[in-house]
Amino acid sequence: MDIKATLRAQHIETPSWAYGNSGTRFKVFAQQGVPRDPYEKLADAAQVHAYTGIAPAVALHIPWDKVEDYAELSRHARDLGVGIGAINSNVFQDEDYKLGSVTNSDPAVRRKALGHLLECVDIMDATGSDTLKLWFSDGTNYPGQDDIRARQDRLAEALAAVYERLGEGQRFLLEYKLFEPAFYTTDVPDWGTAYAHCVKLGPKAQVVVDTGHHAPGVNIEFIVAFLLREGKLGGFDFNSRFYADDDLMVGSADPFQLFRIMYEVVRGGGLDPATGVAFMLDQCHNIEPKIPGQIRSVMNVQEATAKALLVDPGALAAAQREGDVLGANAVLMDAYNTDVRPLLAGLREELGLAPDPMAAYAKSGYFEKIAAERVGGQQAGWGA
Ligand code: RM4
Ligand code: MN
Repeated sequence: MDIKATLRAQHIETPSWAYGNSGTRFKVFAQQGVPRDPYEKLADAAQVHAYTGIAPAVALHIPWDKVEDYAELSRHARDLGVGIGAINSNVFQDEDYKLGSVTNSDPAVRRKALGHLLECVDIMDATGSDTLKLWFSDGTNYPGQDDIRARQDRLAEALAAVYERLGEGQRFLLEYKLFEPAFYTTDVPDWGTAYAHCVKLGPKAQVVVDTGHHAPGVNIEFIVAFLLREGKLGGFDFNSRFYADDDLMVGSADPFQLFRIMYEVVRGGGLDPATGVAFMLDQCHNIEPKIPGQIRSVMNVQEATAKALLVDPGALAAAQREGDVLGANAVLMDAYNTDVRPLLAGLREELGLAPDPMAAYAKSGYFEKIAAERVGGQQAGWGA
């Protein structure tokens, strides 16, 4: 395998919301130079691509990125050298969704939620995006609060309606999350639930693995291996967690886990663009600067990918065949312990980029420019 060619072909999608202000439920900390609208978010995302060379797509979140003319937004992205990635729906920030969106017992609320999801497919048509990402905050807080089975029926009905609306070459990714904001039941709590709904619908429905959405200790790489084997791994929402859905920078809390995940991606052929596995970031930079936070994150995924590509498949297979437990483990650890930074610096130079994206961005003066220019107006934020 040509490792460098594979690394050059890998694309990591950054989320528009990473460039806006964010925080916890206690406090959103404003930063200087933060975008006021989706156009400025795309400009910041284009910087991440300019310095890494592998982040050419930007995910949108609706309604956070609502604009009058989506075709124009898409053109603006193209002019900046990036494109529109996944469209993320949002049925979790409206008064009506207090007791759920598509699973709500009130048919009027369900209709409203479905209307939003279908509008997101319209936005895919207008922007040329091929992926809809569905995350539902739906669930209950108290035993008996609602009928768990009926909520699955309502979920299935909404998913079928969205599936039906998808055009040629479009798909949806169903995201699961074990808890939060609901604490007793969650309607899509795990990969098995998401998988079962997707299998029932067909090939245009796949599962997205948000690395922060699991209980501590869950073996995420097993889930990845399984879904990829079944053709149901639609992609990742990458981030890191120490405790829950922390949304910290991918590869910061546990780079070894990220390596193990990327090894299963490599093993399952998921780096082949034809498999459609989308490598997306779903992060917020609450206390660190945002554009450098995204650059660092893209580099972390790339480093883990490079290490995974260095695993010697022949040596590993031989050790596994012979039942050589320690030998097999050593093959993996040798790859993980390799310093791939010189390899990646060389790769960037071949692409005409600076070998150190963090230093090159810091030197560029872009931050000073946006800090001076972006005064007044309403800074973008996710509204906590
Ligand atoms: C959710 C989920 C979604 C993301 C929102 C912002 O927890 O991870 O993917 O769109 O957060
Ligand atoms: Mn996510």
